[in-house]
Amino acid sequence: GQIKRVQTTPFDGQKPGTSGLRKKVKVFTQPNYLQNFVQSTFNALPSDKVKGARLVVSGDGRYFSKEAIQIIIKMAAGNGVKSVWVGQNGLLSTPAVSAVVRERVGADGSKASGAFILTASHNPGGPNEDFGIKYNMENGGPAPESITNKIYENTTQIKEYLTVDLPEVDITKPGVTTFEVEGGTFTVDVFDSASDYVKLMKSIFDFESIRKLLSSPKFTFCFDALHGVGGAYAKRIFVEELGAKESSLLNCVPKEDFGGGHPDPNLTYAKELVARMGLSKSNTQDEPPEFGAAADGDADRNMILGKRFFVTPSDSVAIIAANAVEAIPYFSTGLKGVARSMPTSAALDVVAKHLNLKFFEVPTGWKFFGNLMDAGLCSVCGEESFGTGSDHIREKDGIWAVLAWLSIIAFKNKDNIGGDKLVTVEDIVRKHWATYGRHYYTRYDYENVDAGKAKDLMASLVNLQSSLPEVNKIVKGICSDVANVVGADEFEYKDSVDGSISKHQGIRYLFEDGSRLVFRLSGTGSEGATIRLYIEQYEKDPSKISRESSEALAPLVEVALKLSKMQEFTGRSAPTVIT
Ligand code: VG1
Ligand code: CO
Repeated sequence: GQIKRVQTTPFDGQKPGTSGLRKKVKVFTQPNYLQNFVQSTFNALPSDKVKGARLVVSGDGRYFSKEAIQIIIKMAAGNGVKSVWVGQNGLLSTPAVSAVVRERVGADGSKASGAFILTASHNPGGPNEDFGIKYNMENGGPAPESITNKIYENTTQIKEYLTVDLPEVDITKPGVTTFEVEGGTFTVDVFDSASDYVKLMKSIFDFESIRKLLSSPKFTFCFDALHGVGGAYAKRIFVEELGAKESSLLNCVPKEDFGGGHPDPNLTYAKELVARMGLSKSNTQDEPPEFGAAADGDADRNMILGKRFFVTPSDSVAIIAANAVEAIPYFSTGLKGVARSMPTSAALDVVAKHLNLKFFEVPTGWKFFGNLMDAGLCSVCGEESFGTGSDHIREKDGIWAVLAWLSIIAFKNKDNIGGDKLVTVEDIVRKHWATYGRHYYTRYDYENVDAGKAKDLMASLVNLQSSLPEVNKIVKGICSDVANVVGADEFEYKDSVDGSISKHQGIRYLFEDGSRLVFRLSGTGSEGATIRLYIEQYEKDPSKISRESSEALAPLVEVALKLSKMQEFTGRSAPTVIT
């Protein structure tokens, strides 16, 4: 085939957010919309990462993925890429893409230099819902801001894109297809979506000890993929490798529209799992499983549940960090350091202090952890938004988190696996609180708020920060028994590895007793603005660590809502989702 130059003109708003470009499918399917973004990405990369290079292209399988993959294959050929790797049926979870980029070696001995991941993560899919695309670099992690800014700049000036008229490639079956492009060869290699990832997991965890746990009659297990791509891995890993029953898998057939659901693993959207685990009011019939977990559309997020018990993601990463060295072979020589995103609770900080570990606080979004990991400074990290992971790849990893928890449960029961009563998820969490104190935590999301109003709310909160005495006067007027506000700022981050600075990463109000209020605007929505309010309170007193979270946090919630004039600005009397 011949390389074709196609004329095009820029679209507004092709700015990658926290994790790539996410828009309604209707926006993405406009002629040249996807092409402009892909060409702008090629133009933003060093030319040796494109010409003669190998790329991975796959995603969570959402609606429009199949068409998008064919478009990107042709454009890759047009831009001089030598070969493209595609997961069977275009399916690869975000963590699996990261693993493939880092680990998979081609017949010629070379690896991939980057990847297009087609996903809008936990956002719904289907003709009227969301599509998304992001680029990951050679280290398997999301492109840094220096690249995403360049991509955006390119989208505002684009005049043409390069492509080749190739026949459609059959991506339903593994195999290599070779094309001739201007005298050279261009290959598309379709491969099994799970094998590289499964191999990596087996090198990290002690599968034998997890298998023993799963075979114990006292231990019951349940995993919900919410019809996301996680289903493609769950069967292979939990059932085939670890011996879990088929019936322990829920919604594990990947679907283009996630079965009409919202593939977000939290207490609101993972309804079926939440009911099975005995956490919804409606369900009382069967005895719930001992352990339950869910993943999001692209399987990088996870939710961990015990029987009638919810583990907050902030606690989850802290508990994994506290137990990793003993329970997970990959970490047996020690942790290099730990990190969390700013709005994530300080539960991890306390563990880091106790264990004398390096600790980092970064802005929201996984790309900030990658530099720390590449520099050998961080082994385990997490976000409050149901993201947990480690330096085995450069993305958060839902199935890894489930395996980490199973490893910890197996370890805690290693001398007791045949006993009457196993140490449960709840036991592990309560013991953790007793040792380290408890961080009560909740997040309120106000979705699809008028963008102007959301900006005004944030501006008013920044304004207030100029006078702490004034803030304290207002706070005491709302509720007299919260602690004093001793600091207020906008979070700013200086990357300790490359020195880059990220500003305006969230508005913080810090209280004398360690409590925090954080306000941020989401960078992953596709419509309007989403305001996120994060509320946290630290409790060291063992007699006060067993309260209902909503009750413990009620005074701070009231302060947050009134201080920000949430209802006045947004017209909303309640959040869209509480996690
Ligand atoms: C949200 C979360 C953030 C996460 C990001 C991508 O971003 O808050 O912690 O890293 O989603 O996760 P924002 O900007 O909307 O708050 V995923 O699973 O959507 O790739
Ligand atoms: Co995701």
